[in-house]
Amino acid sequence: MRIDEIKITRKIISRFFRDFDEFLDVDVAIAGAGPAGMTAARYLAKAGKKVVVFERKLSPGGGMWGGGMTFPVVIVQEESKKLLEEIGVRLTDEGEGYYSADSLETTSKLCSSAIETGAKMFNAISVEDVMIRDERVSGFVINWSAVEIAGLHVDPLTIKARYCVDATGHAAEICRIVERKVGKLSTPSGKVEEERSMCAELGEQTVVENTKEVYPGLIVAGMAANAVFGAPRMGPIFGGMLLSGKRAAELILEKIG
Ligand code: 48F
Repeated sequence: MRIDEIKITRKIISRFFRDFDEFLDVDVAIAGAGPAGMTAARYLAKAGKKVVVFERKLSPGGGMWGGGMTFPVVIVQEESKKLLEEIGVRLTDEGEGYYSADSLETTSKLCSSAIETGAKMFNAISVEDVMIRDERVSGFVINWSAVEIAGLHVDPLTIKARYCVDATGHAAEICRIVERKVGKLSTPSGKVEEERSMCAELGEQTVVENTKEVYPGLIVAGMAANAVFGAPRMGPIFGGMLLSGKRAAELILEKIG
């Protein structure tokens, strides 16, 4: 076979636009491919929903690659270990209900299992705003991260979704946009309450409880949920992130069937 550079270019372009076109109007759009976003994507795709994830960085995975302080190890607790076993992550029993896993294996398996299950992940794309219809978040406004980083003045494009998920981690970017430009969040003050200092036990518990519809059409999951509802961070124990992603998927499935 003779290799032709122009054919390679044409095939990349046509494959990308076929994929992009297919995911412009979806059941669920997720901002952020950290452990919470990727877990939500996998469970939603498993239930047959059309799911798209937009990740600002080149690599999905968020804060999971670095384990604790770059030691590439993550810890999960008894309650969440099943979620990693389901995708073939090898766990080591460290005693007293704690399990360790290689953070690189865990992150890459969360990513590949979400994609294999049918979720579509677009990297290097940032969500910069939401679309509002009938006082409901109805989609994301997206742009190339390279445009954002370069500070170029380029108008974005828009995708439509029955439900959107803010899984942007500590920054809770989508909820902040809604607070600033759209209206009150379902928090006590109507605003982002801001994350509290480390308390792993409380943080792990509240992150699942705080996984909620924070504005009509918008679910908040993962660390963003604790930032929005004023709950603590928890550091490199990741069970709560996985359970929060699963909870977000369950909430959406309850609503859209
Ligand atoms: O930060 P991240 O891993 O969020 P998470 O899933 O997990 C939190 C933990 O990693 C850790 C922790 C728990 O132990 O405290 O921090 O809640 O992943 C969030 C992803 O969202 C991307 C960001 O690059 C990261 O990969 N992201 C953030 N803002 C945007 C975005 C945006 N506006 N558009 C697209 N992606």
